[in-house]
Amino acid sequence: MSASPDDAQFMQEAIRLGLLHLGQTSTNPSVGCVVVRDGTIVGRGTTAVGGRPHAEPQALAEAGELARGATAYVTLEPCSHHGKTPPCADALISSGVSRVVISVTDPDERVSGRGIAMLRDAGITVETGLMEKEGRHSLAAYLTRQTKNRPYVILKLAVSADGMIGRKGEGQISITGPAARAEVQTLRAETDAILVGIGTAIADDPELTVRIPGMQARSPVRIVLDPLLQLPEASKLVKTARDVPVIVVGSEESSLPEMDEPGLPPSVLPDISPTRGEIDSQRASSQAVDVGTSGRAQPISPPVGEMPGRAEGGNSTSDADDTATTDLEARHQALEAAGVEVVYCNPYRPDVLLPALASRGISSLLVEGGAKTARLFLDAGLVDRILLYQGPGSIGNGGIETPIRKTDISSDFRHVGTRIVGDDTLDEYEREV
Ligand code: AOF
Ligand code: ZN
Repeated sequence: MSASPDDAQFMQEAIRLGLLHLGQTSTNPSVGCVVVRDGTIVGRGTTAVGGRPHAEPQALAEAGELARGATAYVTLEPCSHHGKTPPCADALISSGVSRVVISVTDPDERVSGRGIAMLRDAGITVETGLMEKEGRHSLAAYLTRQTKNRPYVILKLAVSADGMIGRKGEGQISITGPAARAEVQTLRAETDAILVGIGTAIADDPELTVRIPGMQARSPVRIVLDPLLQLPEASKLVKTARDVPVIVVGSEESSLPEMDEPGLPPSVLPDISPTRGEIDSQRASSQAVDVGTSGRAQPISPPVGEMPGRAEGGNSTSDADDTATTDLEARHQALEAAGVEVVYCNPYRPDVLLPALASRGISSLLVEGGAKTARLFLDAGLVDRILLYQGPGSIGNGGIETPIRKTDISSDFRHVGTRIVGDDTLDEYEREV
Protein backbone atom coordinates (compact mmCIF):
# COMPACT_ATOMS: atom_id res chain seq x y z
CA MET A 1 0.00 0.00 0.00
CA SER A 2 1.06 3.56 -0.62
CA ALA A 3 0.69 5.06 2.84
CA SER A 4 2.40 8.36 3.50
CA PRO A 5 3.41 9.78 6.91
CA ASP A 6 0.33 11.97 6.61
CA ASP A 7 -1.82 8.89 6.20
CA ALA A 8 -0.43 7.50 9.45
CA GLN A 9 -1.09 10.77 11.22
CA PHE A 10 -4.71 10.88 10.05
CA MET A 11 -5.28 7.24 10.95
CA GLN A 12 -3.81 7.99 14.36
CA GLU A 13 -6.46 10.68 14.74
CA ALA A 14 -9.20 8.25 13.63
CA ILE A 15 -7.98 5.75 16.24
CA ARG A 16 -7.95 8.45 18.91
CA LEU A 17 -11.55 9.36 18.00
CA GLY A 18 -12.60 5.71 18.12
CA LEU A 19 -11.20 5.34 21.62
CA LEU A 20 -13.39 8.19 22.88
CA HIS A 21 -16.45 5.96 23.21
CA LEU A 22 -14.68 2.80 24.27
CA GLY A 23 -17.03 0.76 26.44
CA GLN A 24 -20.06 2.86 25.53
CA THR A 25 -21.09 1.35 22.21
CA SER A 26 -21.28 -2.37 23.02
CA THR A 27 -22.00 -4.59 21.20
CA ASN A 28 -20.99 -2.31 18.37
CA PRO A 29 -17.33 -1.35 18.11
CA SER A 30 -16.36 2.24 18.78
CA VAL A 31 -15.01 3.24 15.38
CA GLY A 32 -13.26 6.48 14.48
CA CYS A 33 -13.35 8.27 11.13
CA VAL A 34 -11.78 11.41 9.73
CA VAL A 35 -12.39 13.01 6.35
CA VAL A 36 -9.38 14.85 4.95
CA ARG A 37 -9.42 17.39 2.16
CA ASP A 38 -6.14 18.84 0.88
CA GLY A 39 -4.29 17.84 4.03
CA THR A 40 -6.88 19.28 6.39
CA ILE A 41 -9.40 17.37 8.51
CA VAL A 42 -12.85 18.53 7.46
CA GLY A 43 -14.96 15.92 9.26
CA ARG A 44 -14.65 13.78 12.36
CA GLY A 45 -16.83 10.96 13.65
CA THR A 46 -16.94 8.42 16.47
CA THR A 47 -19.56 5.67 16.70
CA ALA A 48 -22.20 7.28 18.91
CA VAL A 49 -22.79 6.19 22.50
CA GLY A 50 -25.18 3.22 22.29
CA GLY A 51 -23.66 2.15 18.95
CA ARG A 52 -25.42 4.33 16.41
CA PRO A 53 -25.10 6.35 14.29
CA HIS A 54 -21.87 4.83 12.99
CA ALA A 55 -18.73 6.94 12.70
CA GLU A 56 -18.67 7.56 8.95
CA PRO A 57 -22.03 9.33 8.40
CA GLN A 58 -21.17 11.71 11.22
CA ALA A 59 -17.77 12.57 9.76
CA LEU A 60 -19.32 12.95 6.30
CA ALA A 61 -22.10 15.17 7.62
CA GLU A 62 -19.52 17.48 9.14
CA ALA A 63 -17.50 17.53 5.91
CA GLY A 64 -20.56 18.22 3.74
CA GLU A 65 -19.63 19.14 0.18
CA LEU A 66 -15.94 19.15 1.13
CA ALA A 67 -16.09 15.35 1.16
CA ARG A 68 -16.13 15.32 -2.63
CA GLY A 69 -12.72 14.12 -3.78
CA ALA A 70 -11.51 13.79 -0.17
CA THR A 71 -9.93 10.83 1.65
CA ALA A 72 -11.74 9.08 4.50
CA TYR A 73 -9.72 7.28 7.19
CA VAL A 74 -11.64 4.66 9.13
CA THR A 75 -10.45 2.34 11.89
CA LEU A 76 -12.84 -0.44 10.77
CA GLU A 77 -14.01 -1.48 7.32
CA PRO A 78 -17.19 0.50 6.57
CA CYS A 79 -20.31 -1.61 6.92
CA SER A 80 -22.09 -2.97 3.87
CA HIS A 81 -25.27 -4.23 5.52
CA HIS A 82 -28.64 -2.68 6.13
CA GLY A 83 -28.66 -3.08 9.89
CA LYS A 84 -30.15 -0.53 12.21
CA THR A 85 -28.69 2.10 9.93
CA PRO A 86 -28.01 2.10 6.16
CA PRO A 87 -24.60 0.88 4.98
CA CYS A 88 -21.72 3.27 5.65
CA ALA A 89 -20.16 2.13 2.38
CA ASP A 90 -23.17 3.68 0.56
CA ALA A 91 -22.80 6.89 2.57
CA LEU A 92 -19.12 7.10 1.55
CA ILE A 93 -19.96 6.42 -2.10
CA SER A 94 -22.66 9.07 -2.29
CA SER A 95 -20.49 11.62 -0.49
CA GLY A 96 -18.08 11.56 -3.42
CA VAL A 97 -14.91 10.65 -1.48
CA SER A 98 -12.27 9.36 -3.86
CA ARG A 99 -10.15 7.35 -1.45
CA VAL A 100 -10.85 5.34 1.70
CA VAL A 101 -8.08 4.17 4.02
CA ILE A 102 -9.02 1.39 6.45
CA SER A 103 -7.05 0.04 9.38
CA VAL A 104 -8.88 -3.22 10.21
CA THR A 105 -11.20 -5.36 8.09
CA ASP A 106 -14.50 -6.25 9.77
CA PRO A 107 -14.95 -9.89 10.88
CA ASP A 108 -18.74 -9.38 11.14
CA GLU A 109 -20.05 -11.92 8.66
CA ARG A 110 -22.53 -9.38 7.29
CA VAL A 111 -19.62 -7.16 6.27
CA SER A 112 -16.28 -9.03 6.04
CA GLY A 113 -14.85 -7.70 2.78
CA ARG A 114 -18.17 -6.60 1.29
CA GLY A 115 -17.70 -3.04 2.49
CA ILE A 116 -14.37 -2.86 0.69
CA ALA A 117 -15.81 -4.47 -2.44
CA MET A 118 -18.71 -1.99 -2.57
CA LEU A 119 -16.32 0.95 -2.37
CA ARG A 120 -14.00 -0.45 -5.04
CA ASP A 121 -16.92 -1.30 -7.32
CA ALA A 122 -17.91 2.35 -7.09
CA GLY A 123 -14.45 3.38 -8.32
CA ILE A 124 -13.10 4.48 -4.95
CA THR A 125 -9.45 3.75 -4.18
CA VAL A 126 -9.33 1.59 -1.06
CA GLU A 127 -6.27 0.84 1.05
CA THR A 128 -6.37 -1.47 4.05
CA GLY A 129 -4.14 -2.42 6.96
CA LEU A 130 -2.81 1.02 7.84
CA MET A 131 -1.65 1.02 11.50
CA GLU A 132 -3.37 -2.31 11.85
CA LYS A 133 -1.74 -3.20 15.16
CA GLU A 134 -2.94 0.02 16.78
CA GLY A 135 -6.31 -0.29 15.05
CA ARG A 136 -6.82 -3.82 16.34
CA HIS A 137 -5.82 -2.70 19.79
CA SER A 138 -8.46 0.02 19.73
CA LEU A 139 -11.11 -2.50 18.61
CA ALA A 140 -9.84 -5.38 20.78
CA ALA A 141 -13.07 -5.99 22.69
CA TYR A 142 -15.20 -6.08 19.54
CA LEU A 143 -12.74 -8.25 17.62
CA THR A 144 -12.39 -10.72 20.49
CA ARG A 145 -16.13 -11.14 20.90
CA GLN A 146 -16.62 -11.47 17.14
CA THR A 147 -13.82 -13.94 16.47
CA LYS A 148 -13.44 -15.81 19.78
CA ASN A 149 -17.01 -15.65 21.02
CA ARG A 150 -15.92 -14.31 24.39
CA PRO A 151 -15.15 -10.94 25.96
CA TYR A 152 -11.66 -9.42 25.87
CA VAL A 153 -10.26 -10.11 29.34
CA ILE A 154 -8.06 -7.66 31.22
CA LEU A 155 -6.48 -8.81 34.45
CA LYS A 156 -5.54 -6.01 36.80
CA LEU A 157 -3.38 -6.60 39.84
CA ALA A 158 -1.90 -4.24 42.41
CA VAL A 159 1.19 -5.81 43.95
CA SER A 160 3.29 -4.57 46.88
CA ALA A 161 7.08 -4.27 46.74
CA ASP A 162 7.31 -7.68 48.43
CA GLY A 163 4.98 -9.35 45.95
CA MET A 164 1.70 -9.34 47.90
CA ILE A 165 -1.77 -8.30 46.78
CA GLY A 166 -3.25 -7.89 50.25
CA ARG A 167 -3.12 -9.07 53.83
CA LYS A 168 -5.25 -11.94 55.07
CA GLY A 169 -8.30 -10.87 57.02
CA GLU A 170 -7.75 -7.15 56.52
CA GLY A 171 -10.08 -6.33 53.68
CA GLN A 172 -9.07 -3.59 51.30
CA ILE A 173 -5.65 -2.12 51.87
CA SER A 174 -4.02 0.50 49.69
CA ILE A 175 -1.16 -0.86 47.67
CA THR A 176 -1.16 1.75 44.94
CA GLY A 177 -1.67 5.49 45.19
CA PRO A 178 -4.35 7.86 43.90
CA ALA A 179 -2.95 8.16 40.36
CA ALA A 180 -3.08 4.40 39.77
CA ARG A 181 -6.51 4.17 41.35
CA ALA A 182 -7.76 6.93 39.05
CA GLU A 183 -6.45 5.01 36.03
CA VAL A 184 -8.32 1.92 37.16
CA GLN A 185 -11.49 3.99 37.50
CA THR A 186 -11.11 5.09 33.88
CA LEU A 187 -10.48 1.51 32.83
CA ARG A 188 -13.69 0.43 34.57
CA ALA A 189 -15.58 3.10 32.66
CA GLU A 190 -14.23 1.68 29.39
CA THR A 191 -15.17 -1.89 30.24
CA ASP A 192 -18.52 -3.66 29.93
CA ALA A 193 -18.18 -5.86 33.02
CA ILE A 194 -15.96 -6.36 36.05
CA LEU A 195 -15.49 -9.65 37.88
CA VAL A 196 -14.30 -10.72 41.34
CA GLY A 197 -14.41 -13.95 43.33
CA ILE A 198 -16.59 -14.27 46.40
CA GLY A 199 -13.48 -14.26 48.62
CA THR A 200 -12.62 -10.73 47.48
CA ALA A 201 -16.26 -9.65 47.58
CA ILE A 202 -16.51 -10.71 51.23
CA ALA A 203 -13.06 -9.68 52.43
CA ASP A 204 -12.88 -6.30 50.67
CA ASP A 205 -16.55 -5.37 50.38
CA PRO A 206 -15.77 -3.47 47.18
CA GLU A 207 -18.29 -1.41 45.24
CA LEU A 208 -16.56 -1.84 41.85
CA THR A 209 -18.26 1.22 40.40
CA VAL A 210 -16.91 4.24 38.56
CA ARG A 211 -16.78 7.16 40.93
CA ILE A 212 -15.25 9.76 38.63
CA PRO A 213 -17.61 12.77 38.80
CA GLY A 214 -19.87 12.79 35.77
CA MET A 215 -18.91 9.27 34.75
CA GLN A 216 -20.83 7.27 37.38
CA ALA A 217 -23.30 6.10 34.75
CA ARG A 218 -20.46 4.28 33.02
CA SER A 219 -20.01 1.75 35.82
CA PRO A 220 -19.59 -1.75 34.45
CA VAL A 221 -21.90 -4.65 35.22
CA ARG A 222 -20.49 -6.32 38.34
CA ILE A 223 -20.07 -10.07 38.40
CA VAL A 224 -19.24 -12.21 41.44
CA LEU A 225 -18.15 -15.85 41.14
CA ASP A 226 -20.09 -17.13 44.10
CA PRO A 227 -20.70 -20.90 43.95
CA LEU A 228 -22.64 -21.05 47.21
CA LEU A 229 -24.43 -17.70 46.99
CA GLN A 230 -22.59 -16.27 49.96
CA LEU A 231 -22.58 -12.64 48.90
CA PRO A 232 -23.79 -10.83 52.05
CA GLU A 233 -26.96 -8.83 51.75
CA ALA A 234 -25.23 -6.05 53.67
CA SER A 235 -22.40 -5.85 51.13
CA LYS A 236 -21.95 -2.69 49.09
CA LEU A 237 -22.44 -4.73 45.94
CA VAL A 238 -25.88 -5.93 47.00
CA LYS A 239 -26.88 -2.57 48.43
CA THR A 240 -26.13 -0.83 45.14
CA ALA A 241 -27.50 -3.59 42.90
CA ARG A 242 -30.53 -1.55 41.88
CA ASP A 243 -28.31 1.24 40.59
CA VAL A 244 -25.60 -0.79 38.84
CA PRO A 245 -26.37 -4.40 37.87
CA VAL A 246 -24.83 -7.22 39.89
CA ILE A 247 -24.74 -10.78 38.58
CA VAL A 248 -23.94 -13.56 41.00
CA VAL A 249 -22.69 -16.73 39.33
CA GLY A 250 -23.65 -19.72 41.45
CA SER A 251 -22.69 -23.31 40.81
CA GLU A 252 -25.25 -25.47 39.23
CA GLU A 253 -25.00 -29.12 39.99
CA SER A 254 -24.78 -30.05 36.37
CA SER A 255 -21.89 -27.69 35.76
CA LEU A 256 -19.58 -28.89 38.50
CA PRO A 257 -16.48 -30.39 36.93
CA GLU A 258 -17.06 -33.94 38.13
CA MET A 259 -20.54 -33.89 36.59
CA ASP A 260 -19.31 -32.67 33.20
CA GLU A 261 -20.08 -34.82 30.25
CA PRO A 262 -17.49 -34.34 27.58
CA GLY A 263 -18.95 -33.23 24.30
CA LEU A 264 -21.95 -31.50 25.77
CA PRO A 265 -22.32 -27.88 24.80
CA PRO A 266 -21.54 -25.53 27.65
CA SER A 267 -24.43 -24.16 29.61
CA VAL A 268 -24.88 -20.44 29.23
CA LEU A 269 -26.44 -17.60 31.10
CA PRO A 270 -29.92 -16.36 30.27
CA ASP A 271 -30.31 -14.33 27.15
CA ILE A 272 -31.15 -11.12 28.94
CA SER A 273 -28.68 -8.31 28.75
CA PRO A 274 -28.05 -6.35 31.90
CA THR A 275 -25.55 -4.25 30.00
CA ARG A 276 -25.84 -0.74 28.79
CA GLY A 277 -25.24 -2.31 25.42
CA GLU A 278 -27.31 -4.87 23.72
CA ILE A 279 -27.21 -8.35 22.40
CA ASP A 280 -27.23 -9.27 18.82
CA SER A 281 -30.27 -11.43 19.40
CA GLN A 282 -29.67 -13.70 16.46
CA ARG A 283 -26.14 -14.48 17.56
CA ALA A 284 -27.16 -14.81 21.17
CA SER A 285 -29.97 -17.23 20.54
CA SER A 286 -27.87 -19.36 18.25
CA GLN A 287 -25.29 -19.63 21.02
CA ALA A 288 -27.68 -20.06 23.89
CA VAL A 289 -27.71 -23.79 24.24
CA ASP A 290 -28.81 -24.49 27.74
CA VAL A 291 -30.05 -21.73 29.91
CA GLY A 292 -28.90 -22.03 33.49
CA THR A 293 -31.65 -19.79 34.59
CA SER A 294 -32.79 -18.41 37.91
CA GLY A 295 -34.97 -20.07 40.50
CA ARG A 296 -33.12 -23.34 40.35
CA ALA A 297 -30.97 -23.39 43.43
CA GLN A 298 -29.84 -26.96 43.76
CA PRO A 299 -27.98 -29.07 46.23
CA ILE A 300 -24.39 -28.23 45.56
CA SER A 301 -21.34 -30.30 46.24
CA PRO A 302 -18.37 -28.70 47.94
CA PRO A 303 -16.66 -26.31 45.55
CA VAL A 304 -13.97 -27.78 43.42
CA GLY A 305 -10.79 -25.76 43.38
CA GLU A 306 -10.56 -23.70 46.49
CA MET A 307 -12.65 -20.66 46.96
CA PRO A 308 -11.88 -18.41 49.89
CA GLY A 309 -13.61 -18.35 53.27
CA ARG A 310 -17.32 -18.59 53.77
CA ALA A 311 -19.54 -15.79 54.81
CA GLU A 312 -20.78 -15.76 58.37
CA GLY A 313 -23.90 -17.81 58.67
CA GLY A 314 -22.93 -19.74 55.58
CA ASN A 315 -24.20 -23.23 55.32
CA SER A 316 -21.81 -26.05 56.11
CA THR A 317 -21.13 -28.28 53.14
CA SER A 318 -21.65 -31.29 55.39
CA ASP A 319 -25.30 -30.41 55.94
CA ALA A 320 -27.93 -32.66 54.52
CA ASP A 321 -28.73 -31.96 50.88
CA ASP A 322 -32.27 -30.80 51.49
CA THR A 323 -31.16 -28.31 54.13
CA ALA A 324 -28.54 -27.03 51.73
CA THR A 325 -31.15 -26.69 49.01
CA THR A 326 -33.51 -24.73 51.20
CA ASP A 327 -30.70 -22.54 52.38
CA LEU A 328 -29.47 -21.87 48.86
CA GLU A 329 -32.95 -21.16 47.69
CA ALA A 330 -33.43 -18.73 50.54
CA ARG A 331 -30.18 -16.97 49.64
CA HIS A 332 -31.14 -16.92 46.01
CA GLN A 333 -34.50 -15.31 46.89
CA ALA A 334 -32.86 -12.80 49.20
CA LEU A 335 -30.33 -11.75 46.58
CA GLU A 336 -33.00 -11.44 43.91
CA ALA A 337 -35.22 -9.45 46.24
CA ALA A 338 -32.32 -7.02 46.64
CA GLY A 339 -32.07 -6.60 42.86
CA VAL A 340 -29.18 -9.00 42.23
CA GLU A 341 -29.43 -11.34 39.28
CA VAL A 342 -28.53 -14.92 40.18
CA VAL A 343 -27.45 -17.22 37.39
CA TYR A 344 -26.13 -20.73 37.46
CA CYS A 345 -23.08 -21.64 35.53
CA ASN A 346 -19.82 -23.34 36.31
CA PRO A 347 -17.85 -20.67 38.20
CA TYR A 348 -14.60 -22.62 37.81
CA ARG A 349 -14.73 -22.79 34.05
CA PRO A 350 -13.98 -19.40 32.51
CA ASP A 351 -14.16 -21.16 29.14
CA VAL A 352 -17.85 -21.80 29.83
CA LEU A 353 -18.63 -18.53 31.56
CA LEU A 354 -17.01 -16.19 29.04
CA PRO A 355 -19.03 -17.28 25.96
CA ALA A 356 -22.12 -16.97 28.11
CA LEU A 357 -21.18 -13.39 28.95
CA ALA A 358 -20.45 -12.68 25.29
CA SER A 359 -23.90 -13.92 24.35
CA ARG A 360 -25.30 -11.27 26.67
CA GLY A 361 -23.44 -8.54 24.85
CA ILE A 362 -20.45 -8.26 27.16
CA SER A 363 -17.40 -7.57 24.98
CA SER A 364 -14.86 -6.66 27.64
CA LEU A 365 -14.27 -7.96 31.13
CA LEU A 366 -12.00 -6.61 33.83
CA VAL A 367 -10.89 -9.26 36.33
CA GLU A 368 -10.03 -7.46 39.55
CA GLY A 369 -9.49 -10.16 42.11
CA GLY A 370 -8.44 -11.99 44.05
CA ALA A 371 -5.47 -14.28 43.64
CA LYS A 372 -7.50 -17.44 42.99
CA THR A 373 -9.79 -15.85 40.48
CA ALA A 374 -6.80 -14.39 38.66
CA ARG A 375 -5.15 -17.83 38.61
CA LEU A 376 -8.34 -19.39 37.27
CA PHE A 377 -8.36 -17.12 34.24
CA LEU A 378 -4.59 -17.29 33.72
CA ASP A 379 -4.53 -21.09 33.89
CA ALA A 380 -7.35 -21.27 31.38
CA GLY A 381 -5.29 -19.10 29.01
CA LEU A 382 -8.17 -16.64 28.93
CA VAL A 383 -6.42 -13.40 29.80
CA ASP A 384 -5.68 -10.99 26.95
CA ARG A 385 -4.03 -8.17 28.81
CA ILE A 386 -2.31 -7.94 32.19
CA LEU A 387 -1.94 -4.68 34.08
CA LEU A 388 0.53 -5.17 36.88
CA TYR A 389 0.67 -2.14 39.16
CA GLN A 390 3.47 -2.21 41.69
CA GLY A 391 3.35 -0.01 44.78
CA PRO A 392 6.41 1.07 46.80
CA GLY A 393 5.28 -0.30 50.19
CA SER A 394 5.68 -3.78 51.64
CA ILE A 395 2.96 -5.89 53.23
CA GLY A 396 5.14 -8.25 55.23
CA ASN A 397 3.70 -10.96 57.44
CA GLY A 398 0.28 -12.33 56.62
CA GLY A 399 0.46 -11.18 53.03
CA ILE A 400 -1.47 -12.81 50.21
CA GLU A 401 0.99 -13.65 47.48
CA THR A 402 0.47 -12.34 44.00
CA PRO A 403 -0.73 -15.00 41.57
CA ILE A 404 1.67 -13.67 38.95
CA ARG A 405 5.06 -11.99 38.92
CA LYS A 406 6.81 -10.13 36.14
CA THR A 407 9.26 -13.00 35.90
CA ASP A 408 6.67 -15.73 35.35
CA ILE A 409 4.39 -14.16 32.78
CA SER A 410 3.87 -16.56 29.90
CA SER A 411 5.87 -15.82 26.77
CA ASP A 412 2.56 -15.60 24.86
CA PHE A 413 2.38 -12.10 26.31
CA ARG A 414 4.28 -9.20 24.86
CA HIS A 415 5.65 -6.70 27.37
CA VAL A 416 4.08 -3.49 26.11
CA GLY A 417 6.06 -1.30 28.48
CA THR A 418 6.63 0.09 31.95
CA ARG A 419 5.14 3.40 33.05
CA ILE A 420 5.47 5.45 36.19
CA VAL A 421 2.05 6.22 37.66
CA GLY A 422 2.40 8.52 40.66
CA ASP A 423 4.56 6.60 43.16
CA ASP A 424 3.76 3.29 41.46
CA THR A 425 4.89 1.55 38.32
CA LEU A 426 2.69 -0.15 35.77
CA ASP A 427 3.85 -3.03 33.63
CA GLU A 428 1.54 -3.88 30.78
CA TYR A 429 1.46 -7.19 28.93
CA GLU A 430 -0.66 -8.10 26.00
CA ARG A 431 -1.50 -10.98 23.73
CA GLU A 432 -2.30 -10.65 20.04
CA VAL A 433 -5.98 -9.98 19.48
C1 AOF B 1 -19.19 1.03 10.58
N1 AOF B 1 -18.99 2.13 11.34
O1 AOF B 1 -18.98 3.18 13.29
C2 AOF B 1 -19.47 0.90 13.30
C3 AOF B 1 -19.62 -0.26 12.50
O2 AOF B 1 -26.36 -3.14 14.47
P1 AOF B 1 -25.79 -2.24 13.43
O3 AOF B 1 -26.66 -2.07 12.24
O4 AOF B 1 -25.32 -0.93 14.01
O5 AOF B 1 -24.47 -2.97 12.87
C4 AOF B 1 -23.48 -3.39 13.75
C5 AOF B 1 -22.28 -3.75 12.94
O6 AOF B 1 -21.80 -2.61 12.25
C6 AOF B 1 -21.09 -4.22 13.76
O7 AOF B 1 -21.11 -5.60 14.02
C7 AOF B 1 -19.95 -3.87 12.84
O8 AOF B 1 -19.86 -4.81 11.78
C8 AOF B 1 -20.41 -2.57 12.25
N2 AOF B 1 -19.98 -1.43 13.06
N3 AOF B 1 -19.46 -0.16 11.17
O9 AOF B 1 -19.15 1.09 9.35
C9 AOF B 1 -19.12 2.13 12.67
N4 AOF B 1 -19.64 0.88 14.65
ZN1 ZN C 1 -21.66 1.50 9.30
